[in-house]
Amino acid sequence: MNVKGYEKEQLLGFYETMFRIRRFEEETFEFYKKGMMAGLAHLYMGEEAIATGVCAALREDDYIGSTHRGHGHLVARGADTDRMMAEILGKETGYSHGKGGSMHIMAMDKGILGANGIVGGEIPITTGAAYTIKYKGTDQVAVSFMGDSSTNEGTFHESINMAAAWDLPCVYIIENNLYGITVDIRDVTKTPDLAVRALAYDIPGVVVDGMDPVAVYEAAVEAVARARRGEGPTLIECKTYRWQGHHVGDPANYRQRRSLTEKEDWMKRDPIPALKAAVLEEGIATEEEFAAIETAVEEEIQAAVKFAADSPYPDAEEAYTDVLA
Ligand SMILES: Cc1ncc(C[n+]2csc(CCOP(=O)(O)OP(=O)(O)O)c2C)c(N)n1
Ligand SMILES: [Mg+2]
Repeated sequence: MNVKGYEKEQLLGFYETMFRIRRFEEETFEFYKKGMMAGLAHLYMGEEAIATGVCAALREDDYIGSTHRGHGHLVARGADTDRMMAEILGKETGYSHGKGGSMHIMAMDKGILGANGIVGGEIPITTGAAYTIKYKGTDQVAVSFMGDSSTNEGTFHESINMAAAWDLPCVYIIENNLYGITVDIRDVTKTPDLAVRALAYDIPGVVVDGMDPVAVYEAAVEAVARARRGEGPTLIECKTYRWQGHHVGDPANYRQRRSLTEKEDWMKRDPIPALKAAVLEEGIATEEEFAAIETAVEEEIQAAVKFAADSPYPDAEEAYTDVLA
């Protein structure tokens, strides 16, 4: 991880965001284990560097489209962790008054166009936002996060073809964690790199180490600048790994098929301690500065857990509000 030439504030900001996502999700997992949460959650643990690096390259008025694995995207966009936690527990104080839950978590005030339970569903939505931006003539950018398996969906190809043809200000981020539920992407896709599909649409396709927030940030900055200049979309593939199963209830034994230590090997590349080590090595910040961030985030997350647990459930009548009829 090359942190040379970066300001301390920026690197500590990356660290804080990744640490906040990790702690948020560890507590989400606890909710599940304690039976406090209805349904399941798809955890982002291990993939934090991607949302962190990409969202650091965005402006407040930009848009993002998210997936079923959306907690990290929202936290990286600066969404309120109290309201997110409350949403996950189905509480009235949540972002969608508890109607969205983990999988449909969103924060309109942060330019989030929604998390999607439909694989590949966010890609045309975000592309539509990019079309609106172009139509209105502003210089905003729309970013679509997606999993590796959405790249075999029609929505992926139809959206990128349109964005390329019309030079839409969109950035497509593939979070290639090697699996779509139990399906190994290497069994169902010929090309080792998914970013090569950009060639078919004559747009830049970039492969980046998704365990390195600085590398992701650099790739995102370039793609976002290109989109803002009106030069069209970029496809960025981030190589990563999800530490947990597909969702909190999945033991994920299928991942031992190729190597018994696949998970452990990836976990050794944890981006959080890796960034800290690189920053300390360069003498850019001190252990104390990292400890202060960890303490502050820990307090914030504990407060969010308490806020969510103490919040009321919505009234039964609210089942009929905010619904399209
Ligand atoms: C259109 C559609 N097909 C299938 C599913 C069932 N499904 C839910 S998540 C998922 C896999 C998603 O894998 P990927 O896109 O790689 O994202 P990841 O979970 O790895 O982050 C599938 C097939 C769905 N929700 N929507
Ligand atoms: Mg995947």
